Amino acid sequence: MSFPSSDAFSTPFTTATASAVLDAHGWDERWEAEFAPYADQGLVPGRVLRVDRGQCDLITATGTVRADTAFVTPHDPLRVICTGDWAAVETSGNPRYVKACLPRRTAIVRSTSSQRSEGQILAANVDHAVIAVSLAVEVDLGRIERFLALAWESGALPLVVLTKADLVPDPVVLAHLVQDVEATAPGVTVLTVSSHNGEGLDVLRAVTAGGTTVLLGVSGAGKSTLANALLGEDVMDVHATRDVDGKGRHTTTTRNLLLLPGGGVLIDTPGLRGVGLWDAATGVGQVFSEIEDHAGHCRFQDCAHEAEPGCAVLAAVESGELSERRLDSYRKLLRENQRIVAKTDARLRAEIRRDWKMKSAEGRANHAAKRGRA
Ligand SMILES: Nc1nc2c(ncn2[C@@H]2O[C@H](COP(=O)(O)OP(=O)(O)OP(=O)(O)O)[C@@H](O)[C@H]2O)c(=O)[nH]1
Ligand SMILES: [Mg+2]
Ligand SMILES: [Zn+2]
Repeated sequence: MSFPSSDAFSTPFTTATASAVLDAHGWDERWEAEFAPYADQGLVPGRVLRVDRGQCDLITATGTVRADTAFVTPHDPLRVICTGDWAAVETSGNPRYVKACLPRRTAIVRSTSSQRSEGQILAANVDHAVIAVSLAVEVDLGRIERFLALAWESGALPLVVLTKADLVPDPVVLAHLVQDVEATAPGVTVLTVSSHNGEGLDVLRAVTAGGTTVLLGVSGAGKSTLANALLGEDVMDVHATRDVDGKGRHTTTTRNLLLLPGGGVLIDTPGLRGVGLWDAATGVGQVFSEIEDHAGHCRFQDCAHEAEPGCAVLAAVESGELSERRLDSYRKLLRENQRIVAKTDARLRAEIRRDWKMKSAEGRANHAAKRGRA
């Protein structure tokens, strides 16, 4: 990886270019308002580009700086500083310290293992969550549903991007694959792209041009190749994977926030081996929205859709409208989620939700209001 390691505070700058740098990275009036108390303390705002063993790189108005994260690495893993966070940095000392993190608007959280209830933040303040799925291997619909649940739950808008489309030259086969994925992802845009021949990149560029986009997916899905294609230069390392099972070695090891040339910010992440859900009941409901719609027509309000009379979900399976695979998958993810929720401290969950759920609701309202005015 090649990142500039400039010592930004030695270079002169103008206020106009300074604010342009922050703006390009997603700084807005709401962040500025939240930051006001820290500004009063003489701290400067910065967005976390990557976190690395007790330190992190941040982009500030004057460029990239490295700072110690000792103050923002609490016991609770969900509060640990992560890529995409906006932070308050003390730039005067040596070493420099990140003193605080601003409350997150959205956060991608997974549980680190299905056995424990520990959550892990993958990226913060994300607007679009791209789920990268390789067409070089058999498409695993269950895994897409799992990633989608995680994405919906985060407050970001999910998007499925089928990568390596150049490896499926038959348009009929490709159309079928897209159809299958679309049926698995109601309300979600499904794109096909090829970083090798450029197919579909324009559409993705248009999506990523606004706000922050995170690339999620298993190792070898082609995330970093896609990042490089969008960046127009090879910033991220890419290595051949064993495409048969997608389990090649993990090439990307840290989460990196990158500025796109056409506007927007991209976060490339290391491939995930397991995608455990962490308190994602809402997300699961959104992934399987058509099942929840059917459930609204069941005779009994507390229908478990097992064998109850007048069950509209089972009727939909019977008529072929709903696949058994999908119903099974829904049940499995709900059960898994319930297991995790049962193990997690309810107060902690409520607290964490309050942090970003409110913010994302506010953000959406503002966004809608702005669009309404335009
Ligand atoms: N044919 C084809 N191969 C691709 C394409 N995009 C990526 N690849 C190949 O897929 C392999 C893995 O690509 P990466 O971009 O490193 O995958 P990744 O998702 O970043 O993997 P991790 O960093 O391990 O999570 C490399 O051999 C790439 O050359 C594509 O559009 N077409
Ligand atoms: Mg990678
Ligand atoms: Zn039912």
